[in-house]
Parts: sequence; structure tokens; C-alpha cells
Amino acid sequence: SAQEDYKLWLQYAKVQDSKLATEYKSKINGIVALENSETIQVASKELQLGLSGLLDTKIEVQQNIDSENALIFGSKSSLDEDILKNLKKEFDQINDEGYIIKTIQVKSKNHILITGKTDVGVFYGVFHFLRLLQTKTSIENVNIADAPKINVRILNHWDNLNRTVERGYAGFSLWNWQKLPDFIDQRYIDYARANASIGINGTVLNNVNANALILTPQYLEKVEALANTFRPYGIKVYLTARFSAPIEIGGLKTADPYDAEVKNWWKEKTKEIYKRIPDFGGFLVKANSEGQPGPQNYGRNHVDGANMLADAVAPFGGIVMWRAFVYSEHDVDDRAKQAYSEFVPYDGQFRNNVIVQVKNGAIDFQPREPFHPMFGAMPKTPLMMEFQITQEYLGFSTHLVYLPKLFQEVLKSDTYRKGKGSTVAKVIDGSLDNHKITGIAGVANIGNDINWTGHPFAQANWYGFGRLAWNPNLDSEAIADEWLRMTFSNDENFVNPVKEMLLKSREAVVNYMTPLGLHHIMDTGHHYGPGPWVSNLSRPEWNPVYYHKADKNGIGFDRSKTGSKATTQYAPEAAKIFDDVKTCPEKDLLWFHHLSWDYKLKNGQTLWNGMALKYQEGVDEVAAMQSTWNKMGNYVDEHRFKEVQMLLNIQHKEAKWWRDACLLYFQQFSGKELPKRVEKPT
Ligand code: GCW
Repeated sequence: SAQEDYKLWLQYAKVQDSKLATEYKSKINGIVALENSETIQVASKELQLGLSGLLDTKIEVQQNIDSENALIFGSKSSLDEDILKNLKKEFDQINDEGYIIKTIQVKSKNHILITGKTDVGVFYGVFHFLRLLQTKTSIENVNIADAPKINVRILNHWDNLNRTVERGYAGFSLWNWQKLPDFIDQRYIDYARANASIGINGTVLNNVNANALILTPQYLEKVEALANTFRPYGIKVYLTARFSAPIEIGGLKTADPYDAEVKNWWKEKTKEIYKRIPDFGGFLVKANSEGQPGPQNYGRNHVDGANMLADAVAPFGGIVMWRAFVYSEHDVDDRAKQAYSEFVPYDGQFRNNVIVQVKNGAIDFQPREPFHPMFGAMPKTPLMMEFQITQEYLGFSTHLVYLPKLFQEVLKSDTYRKGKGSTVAKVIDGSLDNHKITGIAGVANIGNDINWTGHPFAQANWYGFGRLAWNPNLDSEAIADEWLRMTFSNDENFVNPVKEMLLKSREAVVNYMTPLGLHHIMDTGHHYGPGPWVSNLSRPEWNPVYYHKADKNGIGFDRSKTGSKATTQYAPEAAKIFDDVKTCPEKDLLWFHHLSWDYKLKNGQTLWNGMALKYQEGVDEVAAMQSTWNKMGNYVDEHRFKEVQMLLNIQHKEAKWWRDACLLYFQQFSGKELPKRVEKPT
């Protein structure tokens, strides 16, 4: 039902396996909270809600640890000396947000303890404990110590103040500015619960294409109300800072970061914010990109801009996330090179509370991009990852695409910056270059649709982002497994085939949209559906023809040493791999090379035939997804079953649209027949 749609992965459906249900009930006689902070209170509420659903019975809240088999939770400072002394090893393993879940003995009676160094750590432990029950895991003898590997795990909402959401496909913005601050929608609380359950600890409320009004007292009062709502859940609020705000709302003549009045304006503004929100996280800034104002308007550079804001928030412990997504119409030889050339020379010059936020690839959230060459290239500057959870270029909320596969591919990529094994994950978790501030951002796919994300399976992308933000080394398959069990069913006849479907869905979309390294050939502006023919836009690098460069001689963007030389922005080992068509992974082939239609692929096919077959494969994969899903009616409520069925039907239709449009368009250049296995356009 719509109920289930709304509840995300926190369904807390009754445990079906009777043996396990008996075990759970016997191990959870009562729950004992050792503290009474706001966070522990919401943790206690969550446990009661979760357990009453999972065990279909009310579990009593006890004041003391008597009897046996209590579920005890509280932070380190609330623990008795005799409990504490046996946990030294575990406490050494975790940081401030980590937790321990352990079967312990008190007066020779068994209990389960959930603890951590802070209340939020305990809360995360509570969610992990509930997850054990949601995913059919025994709690006979638990012994878990876990902690996040990245500090700032944050959602970026591209939400405008009029509640439209840029690149949002799930309704309007959750933030009801008109009713705030006095009306606290239950949605805000459920949003916070969902985020806390996966360890997300920050949210940027408003669009990076920013409106300065968010910084006026009228709005800050509303932001404060949201911050108060999220605080018990361990979620800090951040805002985007429009660089020209001193002019627009401050009445100054300039926003030049060298101007004393401007500096002072930001200092005062920051003070005002922290007075309302003492734990305000800081600012996210898009500057001198796609028409946004920035320091370059005044002949200054990114460092000047970022450091000015960093100085304003530093006294309060805030950070500045400065985006590296920049490209201009003036430097059009290869857009992929611009961010690197604008930022890398400044390595080491940013204040230590600045973190540079880099998209996963050098163009823009394509179905597949090689990792951004900035990762690993600025060892003296912390870099954070920006992933897009909302599916701007991947079929909006209509196509089913399991993104943790994409995220994981990027995180595992080897930058070779400090030798083999210098993965992107190690750059952003700070371990490669020893950074204290670390971060990962996901552009949210959340709106006020009943199911939050438009497509029931797009919930998995929010979930999976959070899990990978917690630990970038997790496996996307394990994440799919737990998400399916928590969201739908533990029945193996459901979990196994549908997991298979999820895991294949990312490659399917690559195949029917942009196989073999093609990119940015979506129709212009909205980016939905094919548009490889578009060539009339005012800026060259907005036109799909700029990216595929198809002509009679072949197709692809030569970024190798014979072309734009973008490969030189990678470490020599990586550059070497990409530069040589023989070693360049075929999945990235046309990203790095312009090749003739007769070029022989590894499977012996010509490039033209191979590409056509990939498009067909994408269509076939969606058909396989449909047939898998069509057998799942018995395991899923009717509402969600039908929704997904209809969406997959659209996806199949549109996969064919992509195949036909792209192949017919490219065929005018290749001048070749389609291989037999490719269905003729209808
Ligand atoms: O992906 C592109 C989008 C813009 C977006 C921009 C950015 C917020 O098409 O809508 O603007 O990137 O990331 O700044």
C-alpha cells in the first residue's frame, strides 16, 4: 500500500521465520535506556516501534537491569565500571560516531548492550541492531564494533525556496517554508529517522544555484526550526551561500572577497546564524560556474573566495565545501579538463576548514564516467566526493537503476597517485593523504511524493549512498541484499532474483543510453531521452555532438595524448592505461578515443556492430528485468508491485527509443547495416 511506499526500509514487518522470531523474543525481554537525552529518547522510540512491528508484541521499557536478556543501551559515560572494563578493546576500535553491540554478562546473566562514545553513536547502533532483525540475522551471541570512515556524510538538496527542486523527480521540496517555523511536518522527522538509520549526518537544505534570501532573518528562523528538529537525530544543517549575498541582501556595493566590508558582512552573518544554530555545519558554495557569481567576478580566485568564508565560520567550528564543478564557454577544447586546471595549482593554499567538493567524473553525472582526475591530485587539500543520487541523466525517477554499483565503481578506481592501490575511496576517507576533514555528498533524490523518491527502487539509491558514505568499502551487492530484505521481503525466492535485477540495472542503462564510453548525448536541457543530434546550442560544450564527435571516419572524443591530452591530468600509470587503446578499458573507450567504425573490439566485432549489439543488450536486459519482476507478485504488496511493473514497462519502451534513435542517427555516419541480432526500429 501507499503506507509501505512511505516507510522506506524501515518497514519493521513481522519476522516470518518462526525459529528466529522465538530467538529474538527470548533475547529481548525488555529494553533499558541508561540515559535520557533527546537522542536516547528517539533511539528508545525507534526501538519500541521497530520491535513491536518485527516481533508483533509490545516490549516493556524497564528502569533497571534486572532479570535476564535485557536490551541495554546508553553511551560510555552511562556504563558501570564492571561493564566498561570488558569493553576496552572495542572502544579503542571506534570513533565518536561508532558503536558497540555486544552480548554481555551482568551478575552472570546475559544481556545485549548497545553503546558508543556519544549518544548519536548509540543511536546508530540501535539502527544496526534493528537491521539484524530485519535481515534475518541471529542475535545469539553478538559482537559488533563499527564506526564511520568518513566524517561529513551529507545530502545536497537542490531545493529552491519556491519548493521546486532542480533535477528533482519526486515532487516538490520537503521544506514547507510557508508553514515553518511553527509547523513541523511529520515528514521532517521521518526524513531524519531515515537518514540517521544509514548514518547520514548532514543536510544542505537549499540549491547550489543559490538564493541569498535563505540568509535573511525571515528564513533563518525557519532553518533554525529544521535544525532543532534534526538535532536529536545527529543531523547538522548546512546552507548554500550565494557569493553575491552581501550585495543582494546586505546592501553593499561589492562582494569582492578582498573588501573589508564584505569580509565583515560574512563574519556578522555567520555570527547571526550560529546564535540561532550553535551546531550549524557551514556553507556549500557553487561559484563562477554556470552563471553563479564568485570571486572571479572581482579578479580573485577560488582560494580567495573559499578562505574568506572559511575565516568567517572557523571560530564556530564550521566548514566550507567549495565546489569544483566549473567549466566555461571560453575554454572549449575539452570541458573535462577545466576543473583540474582551475583547482590543482592551488593545492595547499586553502584554509584547513575548506574541503573541495568534486563530482565523481569530470563531465557531469553520466551513466558512466572514469573517475575525476582531481582525486589524488591535490594531496594537501581535502577533497570530498559529490555523487548524484537523483537520476538527472539516468532516466529520472522513471528508470530503475541501482546506483550503488556506479558509486562503488568510482570508489574502487585506482588513481595510482601513491602507487597501486591508491583508490578514490582512500582519497576521500582521508587515509591516502592523512586528512582530518573528510566528506561525501549525495545530491538528493527526495521530494514530497508519497514514496519520497518517485520510483520505489530509487529508495535504494538513497539507502545505498548512506551505507557507502559510512563505509566506502562496502559491497554494493551486500547493500542490495539488506535493502531488499528491509524494504520488501526476506523470502529467498524474492531476494535472489530481484537482487540480480538490481545489480544488472546499472550496466543495462549504460548499454541502452551510452555504451562503450559515450556520454552526454541526452536531449538538451532536461536531459531525458536521446538527443545525439543536438548541435544548435549557443555554448559548444552543451551540444551532444561535441561529446560523441561522430563522422564518416568514426566516433569518440580523443582525450589521449594525440587529442585533448586530458589523460595527462591522471597519474602517469593511469594515463598510460587510458592513453593506449589496447589497454584502455572498453567501457571507457569512446571517452578517451576517436576510433574508426571498423575498429576491432576485443570480442572480434567491429566498433559499429559492437556498439549496436550493446544497445540491443541494454534493451534485452530491461526485458529480463520485467520478466523477473512479473514473477514477484506474491512477495510484494499489490500497490508497489504494480507501480514497479508500470515503470519497467516505460523503461523498456524507452530503452528501445534510445537504441533506435542513437543507432539511426549514428548510422548516417557509419553507413553500415545493423547486425542481425539487433531488432529493427519500430
Ligand atoms: O548537473 C548539472 C545540472 C545543473 C546543476 C549543475 C551543478 C545545480 O544540469 O542543474 O545545477 O550540474 O551541479 O551545479
